[in-house]
Amino acid sequence: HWTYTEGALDQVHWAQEYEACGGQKQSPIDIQRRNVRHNPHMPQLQLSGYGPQKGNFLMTNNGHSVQIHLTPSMVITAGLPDEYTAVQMHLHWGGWDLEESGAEHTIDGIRYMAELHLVHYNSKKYKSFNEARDKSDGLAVLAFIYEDGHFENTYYSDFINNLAKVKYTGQSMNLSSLNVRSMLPENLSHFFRYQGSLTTPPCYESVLWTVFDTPITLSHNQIRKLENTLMDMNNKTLRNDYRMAQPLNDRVVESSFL
Ligand code: 5L3
Ligand code: ZN
Repeated sequence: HWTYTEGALDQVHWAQEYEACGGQKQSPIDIQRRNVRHNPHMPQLQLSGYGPQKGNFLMTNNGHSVQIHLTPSMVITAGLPDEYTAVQMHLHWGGWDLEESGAEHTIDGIRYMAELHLVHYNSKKYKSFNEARDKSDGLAVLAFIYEDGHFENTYYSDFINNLAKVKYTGQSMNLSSLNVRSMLPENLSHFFRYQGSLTTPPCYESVLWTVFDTPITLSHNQIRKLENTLMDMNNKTLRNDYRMAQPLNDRVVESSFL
């Protein structure tokens, strides 16, 4: 099964097993501010159903990340070519013995501490994530970067304090409430947009990426818990689960702001 080679060395071996991983529109990328094209007409995203929710939100250690299953009531209702329904959210982070940071998208070469992905499928055109996941207009992922702040982000306390309950690959637990909107930055108006892929095998080139410029802050301790709690399928600390930046090739990154 695929792994992140220790230290996220470039995963060239993925392409030997998963053809799409060697494609021309791969993710993540390094976003170079001087080369993005400002699109003054870029519509703002409208998120519906991301506020406080009661219910059972399955949190799982899938061996590559920790993911939380999201409900079909969470929909991006405007700002993208079609309507997209949430499927899951997960994170990518770094680790201690290497360069500590572990975000996937870098900005002007800067790798932030970690990165959140909210995975959606095009529910206007497809009936399910599985049907959509290998279609060029199938998926939309909202990506947020984390930086090390001085205060505990209380909106993350429940999530981070429960990581120990899914320490081992395959373990799951239910979060009884979730307020995704509170886990995101207030300001969602400054973002980058480009066409790319899943950042892990099978690397399908099916993702319309929205990478927000405004970081989310977590406390140092919260980041340390994220980096040191989970175990991967080889019972080693699950960390550095980020892919290196991929060639932009002939793609242009757009921005919603100057
Ligand atoms: C795969 O995810 C994980 C939503 C979904 O079906 C499946 C699987 O359920 C989940 O446990 C296993 O690695 O991911 S996936 O291949 O569909 N998945 C989607 C989200 C790859 C990782 C991630 O892509 S990303 O570009 O957002 N990082
Ligand atoms: Zn991801």
